[in-house]
Amino acid sequence: HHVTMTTEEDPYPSRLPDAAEIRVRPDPVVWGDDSEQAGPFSRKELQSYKTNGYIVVEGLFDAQEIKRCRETFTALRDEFEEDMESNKKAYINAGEYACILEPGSTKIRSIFSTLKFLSVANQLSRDRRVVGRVQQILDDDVYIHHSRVNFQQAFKGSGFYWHSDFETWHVEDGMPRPRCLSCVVLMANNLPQNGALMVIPGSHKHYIACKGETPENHWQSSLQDQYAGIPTHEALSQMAKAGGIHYCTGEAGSVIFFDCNLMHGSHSNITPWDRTNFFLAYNSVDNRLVSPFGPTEPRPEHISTRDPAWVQPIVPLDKPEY
Ligand code: 6CS
Ligand code: FE
Repeated sequence: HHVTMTTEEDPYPSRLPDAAEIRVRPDPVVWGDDSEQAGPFSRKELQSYKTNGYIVVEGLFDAQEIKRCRETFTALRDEFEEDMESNKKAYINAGEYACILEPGSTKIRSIFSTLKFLSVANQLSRDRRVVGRVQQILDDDVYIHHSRVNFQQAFKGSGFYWHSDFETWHVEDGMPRPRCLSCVVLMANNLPQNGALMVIPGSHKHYIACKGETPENHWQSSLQDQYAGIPTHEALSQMAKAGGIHYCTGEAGSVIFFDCNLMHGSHSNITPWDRTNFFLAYNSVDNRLVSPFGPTEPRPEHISTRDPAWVQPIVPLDKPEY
């Protein structure tokens, strides 16, 4: 069931040779008949998500659950970092896991695919408290497009420049529509000081087409520092003038739900406090990947899941054992 579209028909063109442009998003944010959508989110919460493009749910997980998960993630990170003192590459394979390092450092920035190998991560990805809310917004069964632990480590975390995830996922991965959202499960307290996610409320209603070609194997560097798929200063200024910039702060155990087309980023962490987050991108099963809409080869499995075994509908888990 491959969808073929010509450039003219694609409502989300990007990486254009000419000047960047701002388009109106033709697709919904809350899918289905949102006024009637029953589920864990109240009508008011759904309305807020629709208007702003994100919502933070405080205390979705308790301290004990989060402690277990965080300790598992940081133990894995510390184990990999020990083996890595001589490694100078941005991207490494550590056993089954793919890791991204901080630029010019042996500190780990992200670990991908943890839910394939770690029980706590796998259970978290299926937990009904998260998945039930995602299903309500997307009005469909969902699977995970990609997942990673993002370590914005004390003193060393370098942050992420402004971007829309959907822009990359459409162009580089072949995600047809923005029927996808990300959940960030806070594994540590996220403060303005230690690099809490910054978002531009309302920016998800616009599609910012970016200028410039995508280099081959862009993924090997873009996850460390992104150079293609970057909006212009003009576009960012216009979005921020209209919507402002909001820090998604919260205590460990809170969860940020944000639309895949929301403009977001984070600055560096020069504080003594780690900002550890588990990032999960959920996609509608009706919105599975086709061929990339840009000219480059599909990215690897750990970033853009195509494996039939992993694009099946997630069955929400009611009794996780963290
Ligand atoms: O590559 C990705 O899928 C995601 N990561 C980055 C740094 N930018 C685009 C997208 O959010
Ligand atoms: Fe992102």
